[in-house]
Amino acid sequence: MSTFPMMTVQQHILEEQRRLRPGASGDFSWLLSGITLATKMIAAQVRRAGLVDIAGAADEGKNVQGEIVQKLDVIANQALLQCLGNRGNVAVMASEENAEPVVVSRDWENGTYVVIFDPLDGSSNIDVNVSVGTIFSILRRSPEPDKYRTPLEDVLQPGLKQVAAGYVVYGSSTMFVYTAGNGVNGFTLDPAIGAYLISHPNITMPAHGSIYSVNEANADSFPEPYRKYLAHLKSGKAGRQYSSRYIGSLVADFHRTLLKGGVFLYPPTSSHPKGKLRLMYEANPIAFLAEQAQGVATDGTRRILEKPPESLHERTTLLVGSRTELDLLKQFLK
Ligand code: AHM
Ligand code: MG
Repeated sequence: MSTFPMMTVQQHILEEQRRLRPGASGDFSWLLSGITLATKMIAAQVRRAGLVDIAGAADEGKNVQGEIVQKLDVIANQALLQCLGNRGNVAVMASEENAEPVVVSRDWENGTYVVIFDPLDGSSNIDVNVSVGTIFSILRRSPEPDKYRTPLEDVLQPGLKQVAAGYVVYGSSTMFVYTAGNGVNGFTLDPAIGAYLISHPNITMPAHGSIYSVNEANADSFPEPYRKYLAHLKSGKAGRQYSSRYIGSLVADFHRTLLKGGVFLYPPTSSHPKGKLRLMYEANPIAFLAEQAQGVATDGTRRILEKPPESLHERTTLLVGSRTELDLLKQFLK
């Protein structure tokens, strides 16, 4: 019989709190359980994604029963807004799907948390049955009432202020990976009982890997140092033979990088001169996880987590992965 303890994500969060913050109110674990609930609802819809066509989209946006067929990213967004909006301690939410931050009016005065998310990252992969994900970032509002008091000010805090971050990857299994600033832990959804069970405790990113992950179709428009770096990795001069893997879902590409090591890059391109990925709900949570797992995340000039955000949907270059690959990249970018 396995000696591996059977622990749900809820138990894990509560035990961590008991161990690290004995006086904690339990508010934070209540908030996180809103996220796990929403992601189970999303997982159930993602699993059925291919069946939408069997139900048949008769009219534009409607299935054969005349029901409105909603896009999965809209469904995912609603699930998160609903599950987090009734926790009582979330004052503001911000999502890739909403132009402006969403205020929870009932909890605006007393809510202590801000949650930012990309409800369904990589959603263009849904049509071809490839992994997608949900990414989230949790911030605390300033206790000073005059600071961070417009919803946007509440949201626009640098990544270093995150109190927790994580993602769910809807892959061949559904996994929840999170950090609350004390390492990274991974849980796998057991569909038979509807619970996330710990499967990857204390994840550490290998100090080096043998995979690079980048959309190489854009390589001609990468700044020269990136092209030279990639050529160097391919030449074998970096001391190992590299392979390339690119899924096109950040969550899935990062998940592999987290477990196997190596490097994921989304450099500036001619169509996205600042990089394509979003600072607040893609790069920041990924960077927090990477650093908590002993990896590195930078935009080429500074730590992602130190970037002062200017707008909710701003983009950034994202270079994330193992120390060895990122140290080498730094040499090329000098
Ligand atoms: P999305 O949030 O609209 O799905 O876009 C973000 C996705 C990331 O998941 C992925 O890393 C990237 O876009 C892929 O971009 P590209 O197709 O340019 O390689
Ligand atoms: Mg996205």
